[in-house]
Amino acid sequence: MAVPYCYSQHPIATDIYAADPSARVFNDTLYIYPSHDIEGSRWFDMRDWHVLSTTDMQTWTDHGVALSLDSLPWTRKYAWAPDCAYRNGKYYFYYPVDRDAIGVAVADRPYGPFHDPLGRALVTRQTPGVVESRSLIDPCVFTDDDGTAYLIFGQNEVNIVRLNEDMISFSDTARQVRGVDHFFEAVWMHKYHGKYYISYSGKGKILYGMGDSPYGPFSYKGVVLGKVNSVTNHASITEYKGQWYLFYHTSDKYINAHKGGRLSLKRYYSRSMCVGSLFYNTDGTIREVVPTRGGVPVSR
Ligand code: FUB
Repeated sequence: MAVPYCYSQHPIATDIYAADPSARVFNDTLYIYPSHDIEGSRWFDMRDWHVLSTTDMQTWTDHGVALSLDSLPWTRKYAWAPDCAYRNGKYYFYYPVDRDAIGVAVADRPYGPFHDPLGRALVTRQTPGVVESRSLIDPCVFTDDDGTAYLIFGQNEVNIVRLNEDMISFSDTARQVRGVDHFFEAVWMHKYHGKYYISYSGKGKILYGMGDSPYGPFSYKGVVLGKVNSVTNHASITEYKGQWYLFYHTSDKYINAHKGGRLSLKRYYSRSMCVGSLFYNTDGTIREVVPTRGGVPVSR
């Protein structure tokens, strides 16, 4: 008898425009930490962050605003791509602001509300070792099997710093990750069968490399996802209930909702999140994900 299945909701969020999805699994629930795009905007002038969750990859709950620039008096603008990590009963939310700094906020629950324990940035251009040729953005937190957490970030250069146990400080000096060919932005790190994978936006696509340490050197392996119609390309790779997924964004929702949307530059700033199933070859390399209009199959 055929196994009954249906498809996940696509795009993932129907009530808001959202991009840069960082997917994390906490306590058997999959959470997405995205940027919250403002519909019809002409720039990336986002002001807050929502958190979404699912337990079946089909239905999604939008938990609403988890953190807003309004509660961060030390900064002014650009609530861009965040990420989240868990440690000792608390959730740590890392976010870029002003294209110039990365902050951290803490909550008792994965969907917030998050509060700022520092009253200032965690990382700036003045942080020892940080190399930035452009914007200080796109934090990703990678937690290794031994519990060591690394904050990885940057545009044009990949910076990495080992976080202290408290997750809101570091004693380490930032270093540059080696061997990240064609890197532009949107860095993500995960581990599979003992190998480290670094994926990122480069040449308008999501590219990746494999290595034996979070610091690299990585060896370039190819394309995870081709170009998308939102111009910016930003993705995360996560395993959930035995299946690997690629979370990314497109402008499909805006284009479908607006006559002429395909030609409008506003589509760059009204993005929506998508998911595709991700598969590995036997040598550990990743098969390129082909976007579907209908999401991923979900058994019921
Ligand atoms: O969402 C704003 C910026 O667009 C992100 O920081 C980049 O990765 C790109 O997706």
